[in-house]
Amino acid sequence: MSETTTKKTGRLIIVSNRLPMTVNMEEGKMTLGPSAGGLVSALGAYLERRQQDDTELAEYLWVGWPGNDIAEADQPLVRQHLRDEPGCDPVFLTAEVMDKFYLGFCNKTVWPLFHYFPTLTVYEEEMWKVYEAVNRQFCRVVAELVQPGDVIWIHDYHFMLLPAMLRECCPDNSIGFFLHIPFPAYEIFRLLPRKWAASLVEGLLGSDVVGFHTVDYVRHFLTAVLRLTGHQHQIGRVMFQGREIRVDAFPIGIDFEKYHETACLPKIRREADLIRRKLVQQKAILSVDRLDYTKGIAKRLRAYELFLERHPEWHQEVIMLLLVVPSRIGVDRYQDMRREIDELVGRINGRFGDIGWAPIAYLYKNLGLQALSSLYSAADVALVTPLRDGMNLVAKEFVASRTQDDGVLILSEMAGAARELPEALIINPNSREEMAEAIHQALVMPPGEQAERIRAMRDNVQRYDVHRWGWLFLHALQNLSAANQLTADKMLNEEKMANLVRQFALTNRRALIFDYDGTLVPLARTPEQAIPGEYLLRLLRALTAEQRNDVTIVSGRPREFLQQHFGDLRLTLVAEHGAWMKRRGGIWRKRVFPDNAWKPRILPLLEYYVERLPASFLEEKECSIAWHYRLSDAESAEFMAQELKFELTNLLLQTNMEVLEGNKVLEVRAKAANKGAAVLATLDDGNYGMILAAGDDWTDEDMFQVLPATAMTIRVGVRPTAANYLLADQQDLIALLEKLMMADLG
Ligand code: ADQ
Repeated sequence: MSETTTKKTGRLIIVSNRLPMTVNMEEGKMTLGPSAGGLVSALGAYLERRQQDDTELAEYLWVGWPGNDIAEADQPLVRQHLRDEPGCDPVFLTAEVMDKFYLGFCNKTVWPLFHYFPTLTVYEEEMWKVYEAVNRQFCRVVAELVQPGDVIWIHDYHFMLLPAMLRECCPDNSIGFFLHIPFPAYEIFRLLPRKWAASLVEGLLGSDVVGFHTVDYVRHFLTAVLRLTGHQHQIGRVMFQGREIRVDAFPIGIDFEKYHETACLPKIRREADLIRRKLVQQKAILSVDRLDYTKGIAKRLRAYELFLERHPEWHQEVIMLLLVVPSRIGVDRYQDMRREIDELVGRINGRFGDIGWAPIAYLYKNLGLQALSSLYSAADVALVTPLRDGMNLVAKEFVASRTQDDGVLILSEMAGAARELPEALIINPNSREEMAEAIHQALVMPPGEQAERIRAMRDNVQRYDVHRWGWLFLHALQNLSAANQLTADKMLNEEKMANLVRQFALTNRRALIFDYDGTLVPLARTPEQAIPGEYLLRLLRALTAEQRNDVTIVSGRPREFLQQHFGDLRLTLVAEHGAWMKRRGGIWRKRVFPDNAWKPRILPLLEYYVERLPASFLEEKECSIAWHYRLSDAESAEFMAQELKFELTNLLLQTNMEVLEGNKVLEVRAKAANKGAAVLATLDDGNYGMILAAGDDWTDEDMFQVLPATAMTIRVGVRPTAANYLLADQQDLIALLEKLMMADLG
């Protein structure tokens, strides 16, 4: 990481495949042109406004590919020019690398698969390797540029490995990721080789915030996280490698003002009138897309053909303005698609047209904003029927351009935008019938209904514009970074640990309180497997041998287990979350006397869940019953656990029992049997100079909460906690115990 300057408010570093401008070098002369595409136009508008608003992070830097293979000799000139002027930092990639990276893994593997075209998906190890290498190359470039306080915002499917790579180089910077395409259902995602799929998911989890267009994509991603890493989420929050990651939907908007104001310009109005006059009495159906098989252009044309077949009364009175923007020119499939569209247009025009009328006017080119705006204004109907689309900005641009409260939008339910624009005529793009019928319905829709629908959609598009999108995302990112910072502050690092050990050495009476599973021993597949090893027993023996220490083990385990393994040590044992206690040198005494009449009522329900979920099992204790599901299929288990928790909570209302959710376990126990009360009871016979308590589970929060503020409370495993320190894992606690033991030895 560069150490040249330390800034108070950082910059926003945008990373995307393409820079907002394309660089052309011809005979040593450089020319710059705008880059096409939804991502660049949306982000560009957002960044422009931020700069004017003079907000925090107003300064930005954009890292991406300059759009062409730039010869090595020209690279310094291009880099200098882009850095000086428009705030861009180019990453140079050769045509050969782009072939395997962009045209390869990005557009032959991820793009088709994520858009539910598994039969078009190519799985080639060589492409995957280049994808990794390019992500690494971008990582190097960003790591060189980044300064403390900078916020990194990575865009789209080209860089799904980058967040984790950057997390390693610049762990203190906020990293956000936004996916502009759908995230597919797990059944589709799992078609990727497991190694790739897991790397992509873990790559994304390097971010602080992972954003998608819709809640469906969020759900799919969270399922992939669970299936591939075993991590469950809590309302979209995933704890992964000691950090909290927020996964959420941030539907992208457009620059509403730009589209609306352009459509209001007198020049555009005149232009739109001119188009309408040219069309004489014909109603215009507009179709605008990048050339891509996901956009469903061929099916749309076939549906239009069916409409013409079924509604001869519209012949001569309707025209489709078919606008296709060239895209991914080097990919064969796209060339085939272009040929297919040419043929379809020819066939339909030949079949239905005559001298004075062709049902389709076809333009294959890129248009400027004003030309596009005139078409959006002049059309009567917009036909937006992708087979899959992350969001689809064309639908929103059309709505924003309707200044006269008229026009009808026909929209595919497979576009992310359909969730936000329910007033459109929503169709399934696989049904020619539905589409043909919708075209007819749109053409005959009364003006009042058109106005009502378009106004509702316009309000939505206006409110949730691209500025709000960007603000919401960055706001979430900054909030989460602050929360992660709080967590980081609680980490018991070397320095804090040294202080703690020093204080320990100076203190006369110390209470040392430890949970058992996950704290003194690692979590095991079954409770029987988690038995204390010889090393732990030696450590405990050494600690208990020191007169100044009073050691307590407080566990959810039955007393027989604790007695068997620790009965001969000079320590206090608390079993079943506090239901039983055995003081140093004393005998087991019952602390809680629950009415166990509940057991026969609850047991059949728990047994029913054991039947339903393979590999789950019950552990019956005197004052509680635990249902363990650590060995079961993660996804079904989490689902059933929620279901069972709901049923149990209802059953236990107004009883003295409660249901607790632990680590892959649900436990029904007496309310009075809680670690907090038990731990306080162990402290009442001593005036302790130091209380140190460690635990890893929700049940341990009860004790963290009741201990005095001066106690050293430690949560093992990074999570939001009432404890005042955090340790990354169980081994770190053992290391701490070693240090405490050594401190006493001298
Ligand atoms: P795209 O697949 O590029 O974007 P889309 O959202 O429709 O799809 O954006 C296309 C953009 O290109 C629009 O701004 C449109 O105006 C413009 N465009 C189309 N045809 C044009 C033409 N002939 N001339 C000029 N401009 C033209 C990806 C995802 C989408 C997601 C966006 C943003 O695939 O699902 O909505 O990113 O996140």
